[in-house]
Amino acid sequence: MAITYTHPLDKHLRLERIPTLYCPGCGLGIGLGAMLRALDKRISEGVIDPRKVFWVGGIGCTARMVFYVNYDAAHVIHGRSIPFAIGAVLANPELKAIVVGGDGDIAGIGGNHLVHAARRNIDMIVVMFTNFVYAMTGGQVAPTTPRKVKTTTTPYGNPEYPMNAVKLVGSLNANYVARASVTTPHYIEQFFYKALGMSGFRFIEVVSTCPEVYGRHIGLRDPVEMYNELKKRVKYKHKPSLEEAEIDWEKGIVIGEFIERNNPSFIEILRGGQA
Ligand SMILES: Cc1ncc(C[n+]2csc(CCOP(=O)(O)OP(=O)(O)O)c2C)c(N)n1
Ligand code: SF4
Repeated sequence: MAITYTHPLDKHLRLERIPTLYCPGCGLGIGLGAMLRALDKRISEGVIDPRKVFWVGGIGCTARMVFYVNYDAAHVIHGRSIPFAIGAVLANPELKAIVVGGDGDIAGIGGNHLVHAARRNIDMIVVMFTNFVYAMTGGQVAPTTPRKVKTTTTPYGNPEYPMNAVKLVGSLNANYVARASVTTPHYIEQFFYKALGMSGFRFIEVVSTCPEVYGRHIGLRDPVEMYNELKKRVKYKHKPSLEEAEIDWEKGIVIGEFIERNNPSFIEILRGGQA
């Protein structure tokens, strides 16, 4: 039966897989919508060939996005989306690889790959949705979980200091490092649009709301309440330094474009000439 398109983004989605498995009030749909609007613009400008777009996701609620997009996509093992994408772009450098994953998938289990792909400036965009826990499996502590928060695996409060992925990736050789929030979808769209027009390693952290799991941990089970609490904490800065990349529930969450470089990408170096 022919599918009738009723929404401008429908053509980017596998409609037969909708509705998604996301909980009501989850922030992930806002993020995906913003990314697809940016992709739509780049395709209509002729900058991106949709046949070359390739999405890769590991495991988790965020990574599940690759099930819903109407593009070539791979759903791979937990934490291994970046190496999978590296293999794909080295085999076919024409591919525009888009990796999506949660903070557990990308910065925890896949943290080693994140570091070295950024160091090597490998051609791909990584969009990491930070919801401060391993959400899909019920809210275990993640590398991004704030100190003292009680999670499934830290019932007495998280004793660890969290990772600041923007500072980490920004200290390496990535061409682009930005942070946005689901409370600022226009910045997700703007930053992803920018990244789609660049080469090398591009990293965007999107701070997201998970009312179902993280919200329960911090007493913000209501999606609107959680969204509004995050919104209060997010501060946009124009081209902030890495030192300013605060991500702290008490002190605030700084969003913006931290790094923008035009260094030769890994593939450009391999193709010769650019040292
Ligand atoms: C190798 C491996 N370890 C653990 C799991 C179990 N697992 C599945 S999803 C998940 C959590 C994913 O959390 P995150 O990447 O932060 O994504 P979110 O669900 O929060 O979007 C875990 C631990 C797995 N599938 N494979
Ligand atoms: S568990 Fe959290 S991140 Fe996963 S779909 Fe539900 S609200 Fe979204």
